Amino acid sequence: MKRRTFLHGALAAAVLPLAASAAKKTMITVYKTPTCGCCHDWVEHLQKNGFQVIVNDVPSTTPYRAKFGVPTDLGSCHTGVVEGYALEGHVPASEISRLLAERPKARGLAVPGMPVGSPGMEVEGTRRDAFDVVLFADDGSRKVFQRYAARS
Ligand SMILES: [Cu+2]
Repeated sequence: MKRRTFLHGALAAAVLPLAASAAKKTMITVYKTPTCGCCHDWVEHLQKNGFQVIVNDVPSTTPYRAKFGVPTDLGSCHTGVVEGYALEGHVPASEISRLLAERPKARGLAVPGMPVGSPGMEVEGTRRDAFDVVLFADDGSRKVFQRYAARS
């Protein structure tokens, strides 16, 4: 009995630190079409920045945009959810971290379209287009959460 308790304790000591570090990661659920290359690159960008990502390959992201309250004109190639906020398109990981730190009263963040040079949309040898990260709310209000300038 004593020996068994000891083993159990040793096992817990070995497993717990792993479990604790996994639990610390913020989880983002992503809906994308299976053939979307830039969606995959965005997922990698999130993972590199410490997020845990659950990827769902779906035939169309349109129903998910509707489900999570993303206005059609803010649409992009993939839709995600993080702690109740919607994420549409190539939103930089740093803006997601800021969103979760500030927790504004909003539906989510969007980078409409697919701006060249946004995370996951990098094209080697090509300049970055200017783009806005838009904070949008259920009442239809929107504001620029962060502006990214063009870069050569
Ligand atoms: Cu894309």
